[in-house]
Amino acid sequence: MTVSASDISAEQITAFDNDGVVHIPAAVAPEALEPILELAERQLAAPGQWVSDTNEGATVDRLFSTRYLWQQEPAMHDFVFNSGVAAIAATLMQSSSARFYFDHLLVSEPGTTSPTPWHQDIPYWPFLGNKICSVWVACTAATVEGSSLEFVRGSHKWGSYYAPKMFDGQSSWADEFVGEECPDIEAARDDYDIIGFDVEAGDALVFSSWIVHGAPTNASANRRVAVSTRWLGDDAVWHPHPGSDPTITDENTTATAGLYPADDRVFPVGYTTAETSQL
Ligand SMILES: O=C(O)CCC(=O)C(=O)O
Repeated sequence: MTVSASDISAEQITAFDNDGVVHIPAAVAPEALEPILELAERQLAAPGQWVSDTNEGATVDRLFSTRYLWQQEPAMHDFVFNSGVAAIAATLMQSSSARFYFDHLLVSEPGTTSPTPWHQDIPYWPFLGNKICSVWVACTAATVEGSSLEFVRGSHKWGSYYAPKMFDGQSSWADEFVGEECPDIEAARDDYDIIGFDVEAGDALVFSSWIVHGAPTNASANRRVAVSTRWLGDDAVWHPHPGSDPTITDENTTATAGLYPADDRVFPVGYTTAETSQL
């Protein structure tokens, strides 16, 4: 069984709004995870174009991610549009619709010594808007010790917009960003209200694109696999800027700066209610 929009409670919507993140247990059916785990195996062996990898070819101590697979990989396409994650995103954002931005497949091998650095998502992306979120689905069970995610509760309301940096520590397009660095959360953990979530396979962590979050090293003996899908709500506007992800630029979309990205080909609608006015 999968969680649908009507299963999301008012308390979960309030928690998402107040904290910037909410844990939805058993959000995705186990059958939807199998093809993603197989895809992860294939990608680890032969990654696509948009890869980040701290230790190519290794089976331990490797933080690996790959993105934008939905157009080439039927397994990812099916997960994005048929697992129910779009409805969950729209419902929690209190948005009449959710357009899809991109998929992000993330693997932390046992003994991975590289954390996912503390960061906000929104500065990486060519969008602005409050109703933009990720649905991070655990494809394997994970504890925080085993590299599940941590969040600074309420940081989505700080009004900050911190410089992006690459998960593998390499220099990249993100270096062109002009702005403030994310504070060193790790060095001053007690100064922040940090919440982490132990998850079972199929659980979702749904979080605002403005919240500061990261994942610790993987001190467990297990591979941690997750897929994060990125969703644009009703108030999203196209905002390409120096240091934003170059995968989709003005050349690839009909979206206009400052306006809602009603580009069905590049940012397809994953979920909509009957009365939506923007689509
Ligand atoms: O899974 C991870 O290690 C990081 C995930 C993340 O930062 C995200 O989905 O925005």
